[in-house]
Amino acid sequence: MSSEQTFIAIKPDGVQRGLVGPIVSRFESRGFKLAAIKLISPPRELLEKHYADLADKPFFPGLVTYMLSGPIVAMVWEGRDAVKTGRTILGATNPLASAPGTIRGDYAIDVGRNVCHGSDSVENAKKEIALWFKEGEVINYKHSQFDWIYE
Ligand code: YYY
Ligand code: MG
Repeated sequence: MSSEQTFIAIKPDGVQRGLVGPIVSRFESRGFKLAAIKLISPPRELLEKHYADLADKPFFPGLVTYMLSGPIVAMVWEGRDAVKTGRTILGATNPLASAPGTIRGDYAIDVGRNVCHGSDSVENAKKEIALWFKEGEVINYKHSQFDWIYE
């Protein structure tokens, strides 16, 4: 339940569909602090590392092709329980099983076009942040809203 960082990405469909603003806004308005953000066209090797746990799955080649199909917005969001709450904000992996009010539940239909990524554990968040961001790209600062969000 402590303050932690999570890696959130807006996938190529989210960028192309003009969903960067709405997705960023959901994390901002919930009270999380933006610690890093960039638009990136990652090399195949980065995506294969990012999804290494899924390399044996039948959908893996299609997943990598989809992730290479356009730029991605890579972000780090910080706050209390950010990893688990970030996943809740995203919704279930399969958008048709995602509740309305979640990003996937509001903006997606197909599992292979589910608009966004979020780390699934604190350990994986650390690995993903280190994979996607260089030293100095994740910024440490005091959020001016802090005392209005946390008691
Ligand atoms: O963490 P999350 O993105 O919710 O799901 P994962 O099980 O890690 O799968 C990563 C990614 O793979 C998912 O967001 C869509 C895609 N995928 C798929 O295309 N088909 C599946 N049956 C399962 C996952
Ligand atoms: Mg995952």
